Amino acid sequence: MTGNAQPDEADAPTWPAETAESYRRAGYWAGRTFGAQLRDLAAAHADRTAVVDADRRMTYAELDRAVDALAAGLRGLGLQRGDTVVLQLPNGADFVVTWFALQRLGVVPVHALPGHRAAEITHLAALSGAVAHIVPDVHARFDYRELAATVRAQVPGVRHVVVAGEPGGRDGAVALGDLPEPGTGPIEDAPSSSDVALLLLSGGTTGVPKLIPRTHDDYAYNALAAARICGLDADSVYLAVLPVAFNFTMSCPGLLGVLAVGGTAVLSGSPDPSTTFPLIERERVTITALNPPLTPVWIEEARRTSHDLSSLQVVQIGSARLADEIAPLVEPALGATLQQVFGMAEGLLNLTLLDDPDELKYTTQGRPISPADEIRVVDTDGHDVPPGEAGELLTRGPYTLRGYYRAPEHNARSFTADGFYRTGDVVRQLPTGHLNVVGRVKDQINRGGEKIAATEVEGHLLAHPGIAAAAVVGTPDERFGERSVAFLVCRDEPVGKVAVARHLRALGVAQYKHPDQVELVDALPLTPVGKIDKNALRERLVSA
Ligand code: OOB
Repeated sequence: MTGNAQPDEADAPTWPAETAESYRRAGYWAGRTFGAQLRDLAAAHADRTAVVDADRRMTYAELDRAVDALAAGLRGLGLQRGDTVVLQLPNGADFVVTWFALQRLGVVPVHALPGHRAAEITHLAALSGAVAHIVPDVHARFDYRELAATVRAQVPGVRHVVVAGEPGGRDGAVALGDLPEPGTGPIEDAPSSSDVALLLLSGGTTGVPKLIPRTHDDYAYNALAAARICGLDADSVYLAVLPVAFNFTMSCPGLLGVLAVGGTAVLSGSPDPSTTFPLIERERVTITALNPPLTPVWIEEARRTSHDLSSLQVVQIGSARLADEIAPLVEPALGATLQQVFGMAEGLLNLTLLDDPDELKYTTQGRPISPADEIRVVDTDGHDVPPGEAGELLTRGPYTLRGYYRAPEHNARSFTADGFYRTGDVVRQLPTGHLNVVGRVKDQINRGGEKIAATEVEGHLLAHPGIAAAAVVGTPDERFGERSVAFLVCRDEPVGKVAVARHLRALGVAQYKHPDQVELVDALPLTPVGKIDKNALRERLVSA
């Protein structure tokens, strides 16, 4: 989608016209773009604090002005409505200003994560037709300018590297704060609220990551509906702990939810209590969001901290199953209501309610946030199971995608003919509507909330000349809930864990996808129809 056009129906399948109309009529879709929404917020809350990043603070009026200035700079570079860019910034004010500047122009950010490397970014840039890659200079001791140069050399469509910080004198790299020749005058081709506003990354089940188109209308509704359920208002202070590019942190309710009601977003550079607890105390944070591996670390630290955490009202936990034994420990340790969050970049978001009885808060993963969310729980033949029984969760609704971006074949498998998304999650639904996540039918590993598509890693492993066959599975892990194990059949010499890591690093595969464990085998077990028998491999690990 380069040039002025929005992606067409084949690129990004959308809701049928009558369905879209019903969502507008019901008021779910407000018909405002994010760029326009920020303008309204700046008028309503001009002098209130919108964003805090370490010692940098911005009121709504300042944010709005900074967004205009940056939008003009990005226009000067030639960016325009319908262009895509890979946005790869860590938590900080630069992310927020850049994101809204892109929204104001109708330029679509691909939400890359700071942990992604050349293998992921080149794929995302090529798939999305990105014209720019926006990066920090150095973050967590990694030089993103080098990464950007590698990507740009491989994907010629990436014309610009925009660096938040020092551009470092490389060809084609410009500083975010110093863009040449800003575009002036009104933006002639302003975006519409039904346009794709952003492309999120799917956790994935296939060889290459998929992109999820989210429109202004659907994504703004997602954030606002979540904000209402969490009781957010202009006095709320949200602390972004996980990467803000992640859908959970961005809009569940996250950054966008707290801004939508005039509250304050505080962006933490690290999830570690040594950074976050002082921020909670100083900024009087009222709500934050964690994943299961962080939870015991925060609980432990909260029990002995001298920092005042008494402002905290809600702690959301999601992205992987929170252990039933840990759930009851959260409220006494952190002095805040636990909210379980079962969401997906594809859309559907489930939250426990703040006044749910303990039983529901501690053992379920919440219920759909919208009255218009449609839920089906089906067996392997696609028939609805009796109420309360386990089956695969299918869903459609006002903020759930109708198709991945530029992936027609995958879409044919991932959706029913009538537009339900097959989540790959196995759930039970309670009479209250709450869902219990009991398993998964997709070939994915959930490593403490970070999703690994087994086939993607297998593809990278098979690129090693010494590896003849590979299968990646998940196995229970105390810290991460699940860790990844690669079973390898080697040709001559054994290829061990260190060699595997070296190989994946050389390919530019993000660290979290590197197998935690490598098992060398003579052959992979097969099912009667000749597919790799991953259940047999998983059983081998558990019984070992
Ligand atoms: C969130 O989004 P994604 O796209 O990284 O991953 C979605 C998948 C779900 O399909 C499910 O398999 C798993 O992550 N998941 C959970 C869970 N929350 C997500 N599995 C069990 N229990 C939970 N509470 O992970 C995400 C997006 C928005 C909000 C929160 C999480």
